[in-house]
Parts: sequence; structure tokens; C-alpha cells
Amino acid sequence: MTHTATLTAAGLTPAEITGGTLAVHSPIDGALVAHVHETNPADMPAIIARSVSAFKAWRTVPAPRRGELVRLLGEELRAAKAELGALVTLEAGKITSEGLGEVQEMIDICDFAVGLSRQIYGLTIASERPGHRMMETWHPMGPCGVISAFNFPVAVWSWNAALALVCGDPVIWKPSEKTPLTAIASMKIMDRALARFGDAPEGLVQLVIGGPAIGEALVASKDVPILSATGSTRMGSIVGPKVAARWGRPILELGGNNAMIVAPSADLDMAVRAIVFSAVGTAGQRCTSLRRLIAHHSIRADLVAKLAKAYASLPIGDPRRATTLIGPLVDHGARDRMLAQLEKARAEGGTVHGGATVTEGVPQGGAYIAPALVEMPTQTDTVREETFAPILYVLGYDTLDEAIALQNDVPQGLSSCIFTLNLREAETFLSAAGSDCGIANVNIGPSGAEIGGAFGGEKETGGGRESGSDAWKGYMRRQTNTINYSAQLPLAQGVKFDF
Ligand code: UN1
Repeated sequence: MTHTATLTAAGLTPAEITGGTLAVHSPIDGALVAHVHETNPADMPAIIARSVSAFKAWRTVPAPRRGELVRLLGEELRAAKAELGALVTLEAGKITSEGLGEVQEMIDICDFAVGLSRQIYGLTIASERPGHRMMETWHPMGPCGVISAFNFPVAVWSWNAALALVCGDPVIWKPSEKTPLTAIASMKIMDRALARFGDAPEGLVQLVIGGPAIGEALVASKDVPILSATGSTRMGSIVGPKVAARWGRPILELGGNNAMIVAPSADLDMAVRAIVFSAVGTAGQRCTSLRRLIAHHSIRADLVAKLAKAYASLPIGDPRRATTLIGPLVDHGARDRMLAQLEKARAEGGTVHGGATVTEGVPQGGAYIAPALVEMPTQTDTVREETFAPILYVLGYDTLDEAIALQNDVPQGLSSCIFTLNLREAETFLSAAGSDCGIANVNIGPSGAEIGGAFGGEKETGGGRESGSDAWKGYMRRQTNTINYSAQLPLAQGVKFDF
């Protein structure tokens, strides 16, 4: 299919993809596929004001009715799955299966949020006073700004939007400047759901497209109490303090430097499969991608040999081809950064396998590169940095304590895992003295989390939680209520105040 046919199939009209100021290129071949219209920063106050008035109406709509909108969104996404998945492939360069997987993730979170819309509940708490009852009520917060990244151009928005909407919060979405087309297509799907829903307030879900000035308007506005931002630690270090300084609530999903410990008892064949998917899947451009392999010295050489063999067989090329497993990096800048990191690793004593630019058998114009395995003598500064590319650093260890210390000794704290058949090792890894990450797995790679769990991590990953479990509480305000149904007015803590 040509790029234009993919855009048309996803419902994008000529008016939406031409005549604008934001140029969009496909990572597949670098082709210029659209000129998208940008939001004028001067319009941001009016956009935010629309969101505030939508909030006043939406917060009083019963949550299960709000869930109906998200149910319709899930239905529309099911109908549009193939076309939107193909657009993700065109615009983000993901292989077909991963493009479809991303839309499936959107459908899954819609299902989750529909169920949640009938399960938004608080506690009843025993009061110390006779004839009193305490309880907790969860109320909508207000407009939720969503700043998303190129690598999950639509799923991360849906995690936020599906929860925010059932929680009673309008959404203003600023997608990555690299992926506005998937955002426009998703918004059209959302508009179809809104039309079927019927009486949603105007401005309930808005899309704003553009550069830093657009994001800055959301970050700075007191009328946007929740600001969910996914991206680099550098971006989060700017956004987080600004939102906090105006007493807003930042939800941050920033860098990861995810590790796998492979213990002597591990099922190595299974570990190899998990390593390859999580290190090279999405061309190493997930925040959960495997970046560090901490292998026991007794199996390290064997594991590296198995991995080198597997790496050599991976089909690299056009992500639309059914057999391709590794598509392009998002752009040439990403490839340059990967090559520069490999140079630094070499200078620190690393032995690099792979990591060469691929020009044959791939579409010309895209940034195709063979994934790299890099054996490191120690965990150097370069290893401790997140590089958004398929580089897997290999380190060795003797004792589990040493392995856990290495796993934790990076600034980031998103995802982690251990491959072991030893119960003591597995449980130690999951214990308070184990992994310090928001996600810790056993005999599963660090990437590809299901939407049912809370997603996010500690330290420079930003501390936010999105998606499943009780992450919805981040989109609501908690109110503690004390109700006195007695004819007395006793004070807490036995305080006497008689007059
Ligand atoms: C991201 O890379 O920003 O767990 C999100 C995963 C996906 C989400 C990744 N479900 O890898």
C-alpha cells in the first residue's frame, strides 16, 4: 500500500494532511507524508477554557454513563484497528504486529475503564466517635493534559483518556510532533464515539498539535490540574517542577534502563526469546525495552553465544512486510545517537557485536540498523544512560546480591526482571531488598506489560502510575467525609471545649 493509501484508509482527508506547517515524515523511508496544521499557541487559553466548561457538565454525569462513551470508543477502535495499526506503522515505523498490538492496547484499556466506571468507590472507615461514620469519596479533578511520545503514539493517550473520561475529567492531548497523524486519526475515532454517545459536552476531548509552546501552555495553566507526560527524563525534569509549582498533579512516565538478571538455573532458551523480543522489539524504542543483561558468570558466555546467533537471524527491514521483526529507528538522529553511544561504550572497554547501519534489503531513506550486543567490563556511565535504540549491554555477576545491586545502580527505575527457576532468588528479587523498579517480573521480559497492572516507575522514571490497578485514583480527588448521625457533638481525640 502506498503511504497516501494508508493515510486515506485511516480516514485522513487532504485538508488534514496538506497546507499546514508541521512536516511529517515516515520512518520507513523518510518520505514526507503530510503537512499538518498546528494549533496557534494564542488559542490555548480558549481551548483550556472549553475544557473547563466541559468539566462542569461532565463531572455531574454518572460514572457508568461516562463509561458508555469509553465503551463506544472501544467499539470504534475495534472497527478501525487494521487501519489505525497500519498508520502507526507508517508514522512510528513499528512492525505490523506491533502497530496492531498498540491499537489492541487501546481497546483493552477501554474495556478496563468501562468496568471501572461501575467500580469507582471509596472506603467506609470506623469512627472513634459514637453515632459517627467516616467515608471516602472520589470526585473528578478537572481537565487532564496528556503529552505523549512518538514510540507509543496512541496507546499512552488512551491509557490516560479512558481513565480520565470515566473519572469525570476532560482531556487535552498534545501528541509528539513526530506523530500527529495517528493522533488526528484517533481523534476522529473518538469523535465518532462522541457522536454516537450524543450529549457529551463540547470540548470534552481536544487535540492540540505543535511544539513546546503548546505543551508549555498546558504545563503552566492552573486550569489543568492533571498533567500526564511521557517522554525523556530531561523533559520530565522541566515539566514536573513547573506543574508542582502551581500545585498541579504531574503524572510522569520518563526514562527506563531496564535490566534482566539471568541466574544459573534459568531456562536459557526461554530467556533468549524474552531477551530478543524485549531488547530489539520496537527497535529498542519502548520505555520498557531491555537495555541491560546481568548474566551469571557461569552461563554468561553461553548466553551471549546464543544471543549473537539469534541476533544474526533477525529480519531487519520494511516494517510493513510480514516477516520483518526489526523496523527502522524513528529518524536518523536516533541512529546517530545510537552509533555515538556504541563509540563511547567501546572507549570504556566494551566489545560490540552488531550495531552496523543496514542499507541493503531495506527501504532507502529510513534509519535501519542492526541491533547491538555490547559486552561491558563494568556498569559504566554509558550503560547507566538510557539510549532509545536497540543496544543491549551485557554484564556479569557472581552473587545475587551483586546482581540486584547492579540492577538498582542506575538513575532510572521503570522495569526489571529475573530469569531463574530458584524460588529463593525469585522472591528475593521481588522483595523489599530486591528490584527498586515500578515493574519487576519473573521469567518474563521487562517490556510488553498488560494494561491491568499499574504502569510506571521510580527515581528518574518520575513516580507516575497509569493504566490498570488503582492508577485511576491519580485522576480524581479524594474527599474524606465524617457524618454525625447522633444528637451529640463529641470532639475527636477526646478534646473538651464546653461553653
Ligand atoms: C512506553 O514505551 O512508553 O509495557 C510504553 C510495554 C507497553 C507500553 C510501553 N505496554 O512495553
